[in-house]
Amino acid sequence: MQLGILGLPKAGKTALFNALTASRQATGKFRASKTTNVGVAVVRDRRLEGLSDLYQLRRVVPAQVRFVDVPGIDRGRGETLDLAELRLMDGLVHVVRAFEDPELLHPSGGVDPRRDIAAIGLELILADYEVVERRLERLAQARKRGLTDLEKRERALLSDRILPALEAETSLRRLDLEAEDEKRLRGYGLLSRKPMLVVLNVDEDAAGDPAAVAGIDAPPGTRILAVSASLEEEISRLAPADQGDFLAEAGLGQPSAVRVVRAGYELLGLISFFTVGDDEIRAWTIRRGSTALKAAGTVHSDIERGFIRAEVTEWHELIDAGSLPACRERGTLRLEGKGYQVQDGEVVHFRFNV
Ligand SMILES: Nc1nc2c(ncn2[C@@H]2O[C@H](COP(=O)(O)OP(=O)(O)O)[C@@H](O)[C@H]2O)c(=O)[nH]1
Ligand SMILES: [Mg+2]
Repeated sequence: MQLGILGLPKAGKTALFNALTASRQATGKFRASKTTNVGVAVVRDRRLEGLSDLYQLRRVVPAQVRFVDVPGIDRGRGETLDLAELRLMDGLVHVVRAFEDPELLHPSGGVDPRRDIAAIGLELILADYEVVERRLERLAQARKRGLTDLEKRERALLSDRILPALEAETSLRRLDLEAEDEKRLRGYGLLSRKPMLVVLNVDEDAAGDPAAVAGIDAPPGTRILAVSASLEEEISRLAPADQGDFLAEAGLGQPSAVRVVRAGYELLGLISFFTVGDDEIRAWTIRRGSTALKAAGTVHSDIERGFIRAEVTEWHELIDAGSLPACRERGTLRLEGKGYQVQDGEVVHFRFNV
C-alpha cells in the first residue's frame, strides 16, 4: 500500500512524513522544499508481536506502508502538485495546518483549515478535469475512424457522469459507480476519487484532545484525524522505551505512525494476514474480501500459480495451541480452497506445487 502526502506549503507534510517513517528529512520554517521524499512505515500489530513471542527464534517481518511526501502547491508562485506521482497512490493524506505559530506565515493568510481543505479539494478536481477533458478530446478525434464499443462506453461515462460532476466542482469520491465503470476509470488515477485521509496538524497541546477536529467536517468519502506533526516527529526520535511516557504525558495513546496507518487501512479497506515460515513470521496486507488465491499471490506468484489449498487458523488459536500441528490436532486448522475469503488476523499456510 502506498499513500501520498499532499497539502499546502508549510502545513507540516514533511514533519508528518518524518514521524511516520522515522526519517529525518529537512522541514522548513522559511522555504518549502521542492523535493519528493519516499519512506516506509512499519505497521505495528499486537497480533504479530504475540506470534513472535511464540516463535522466538524467527525473524519478524511486519507489513509496511509506503509514504510519498510531495512538495506543496503554491499557485501564487506558479507551483503545482506533483500529480503524476500522486496518481499512482492507493490513497491520499491531506495535511492541513491547524497549528498557530506567529513566526510561520501561512501561504493563504491566516490559519483556516476549512478553507484549506476546500482549496486542496478543488485542486484535485481541477487536475481530474484536465485529464478527463483531454481524454474526451482524443475520443472525439478518434470518432472519424469509428470508436470501439468499449471506447463508446468510456466516452458515455466520461461525458455523462464524470465531466458534469467535475464541472459542478464535486469530488468524484461522491459518485456511486458500478464496479465496471470503476475499472474503466482506474487507469487515469483520478485524484478526487482516491480515498483520502485529512490530517489536521494541530497545536501540541491539542494533540490528545478528541475535540480537536470538532466542527471540521471531513469531506464525503474521507476521514479526518488530528495529529501534532512536530510533536510526533520528536516522539519518533526517542528510544522506543521512552516513547510510552512521552505519549502518555501528551495524552496520546498511540503514536501517529500507528493511528495514521490504522486509519489508512480502514479507509482503503485493508486487512492483514500472517504467515509462519521456517525462519520468519510475516504480516501481509490485502484488501478485505480477497480470496486465498489472491493472498497467495501477495506472498509469491509461484504460490498463486501452484496453489492447492490454504490451511487457515486465527492468530489467537495458534497462540493458544502453541503450534500449527497442535491446531490441526485440536481441529482449529481448516482447509480452504482458492475462493475462500481470507479474514483479518488469520494465519495462513499455503500448500502449493510448482
Ligand atoms: N508549532 C508547530 N509547528 C509545526 C508543526 N508541524 C510542522 N511545523 C513546523 O512548520 C514548518 C513547516 O513544516 P514542514 O513539515 O516542512 O511543512 P511542509 O512544507 O508541509 O512539508 C517547520 O518549521 C515545522 O517545524 C506543528 O504541529 N506545530
Ligand atoms: Mg515538505
